[in-house]
Amino acid sequence: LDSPVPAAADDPALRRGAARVLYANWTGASTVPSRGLYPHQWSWDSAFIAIGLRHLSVRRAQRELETLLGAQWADGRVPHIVFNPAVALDAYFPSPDFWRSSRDGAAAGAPEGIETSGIVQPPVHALAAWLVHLADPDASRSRGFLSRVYPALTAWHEYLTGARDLGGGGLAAVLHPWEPGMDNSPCWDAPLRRIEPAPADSYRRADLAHGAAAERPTDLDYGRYVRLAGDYRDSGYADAGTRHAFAVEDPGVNALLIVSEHALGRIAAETGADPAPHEERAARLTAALVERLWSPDDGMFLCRDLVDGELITERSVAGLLPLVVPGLPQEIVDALAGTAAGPGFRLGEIPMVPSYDLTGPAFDPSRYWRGPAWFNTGWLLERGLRGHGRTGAADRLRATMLTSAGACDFAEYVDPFTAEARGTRDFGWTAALTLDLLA
Ligand code: 9YW
Repeated sequence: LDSPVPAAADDPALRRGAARVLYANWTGASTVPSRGLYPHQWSWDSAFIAIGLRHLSVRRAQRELETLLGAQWADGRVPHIVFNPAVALDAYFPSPDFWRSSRDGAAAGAPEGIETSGIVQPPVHALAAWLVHLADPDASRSRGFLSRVYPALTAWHEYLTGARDLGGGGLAAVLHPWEPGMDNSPCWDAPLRRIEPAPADSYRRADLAHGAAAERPTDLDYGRYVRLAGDYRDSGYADAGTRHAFAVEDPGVNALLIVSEHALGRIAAETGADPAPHEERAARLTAALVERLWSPDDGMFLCRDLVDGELITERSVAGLLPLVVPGLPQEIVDALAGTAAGPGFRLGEIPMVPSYDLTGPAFDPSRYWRGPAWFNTGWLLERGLRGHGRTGAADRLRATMLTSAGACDFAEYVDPFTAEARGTRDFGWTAALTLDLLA
């Protein structure tokens, strides 16, 4: 697996195609994931998009992140969606009149005059800010970019490690399947079985107008998503003092938090602040991640269900994402790389790394986060492999991702065996991360 393979040759047509998607999805202050399916600003999408945009326009990449952080709540949370008021209410569900952030989120410090969702997504933002800075440090310094985003990013991480440490073991918990960004992952099947779905006639899905039903979550999933989001809203988006029917510690979310905490350390040092508290927090999070979520028998990380306290046995790509964490014990890095290359994920054998174990009972090559391969998780694994010196495996993954991205018209996700397009096309982070891999 580690034998060197030639890196994919530069491909000007691929570069132009990816740039075209990012230009087309730019709205003036941020980038939509998809013009049809996702016509607002999404949190972790924007972080990945900024990482690609920095190769086209550093100024735009900075703006992308600053627009998102401009919608941060006073309690530190960065909302998973920032709504564009110019877009029709029925273009996306749940719409601003479902979340009612400026009203029902007031106690949690939701901003006035801007509507957002009330849940969060994985914290890729400090990593993105650091990478945007590195693209042109002089331009970054002349605008004081890092000094302006540092307080917001710090408050964001304090929210996740404070209010969201619901398990009390030092990790951030997610309260909704939308929060880890992998909506219908089989990891949520068991915890979601406890949730009474909202009545089907109480809402109308907008996603099916833009995506094939067989490639999307089911109506039963949606009923449960709506119930959980509505209950959280009705509690005033309170984290403490409420019994959460769904609460999970996810290894992907926490791995990204650790990487971003290391990035915050770099940002602190660059802006004249003390990096030590960030490095210390990254080390504490890494220890907690290993202690609470590592499964030696599986050779990967699992999710922990905080309602019954047990590890969830389903194996999703989120359990491999800690490969991006620097300073993991070497035996864990070796085990993760072995699991990635094994029968469950077949890294290096099939074009793309699936979102869920190929041999798992719930595997479906077409349905969203139940098997298809996504470019953001591929990009993270590529980065993790490279960071741990597994250059051959990283080069091979990079090459197949680039070939796949062009052939699928920058699809949202692809069949992991054939790299055939699934979901929507001209998808923001697919284009952005393609540009980053080409750079
Ligand atoms: C939703 C926008 C988002 C992504 C998520 C993906 C999906 C559905 O689309 O979420 O309505 O938030 O699962 O990762 O950020 O691209």
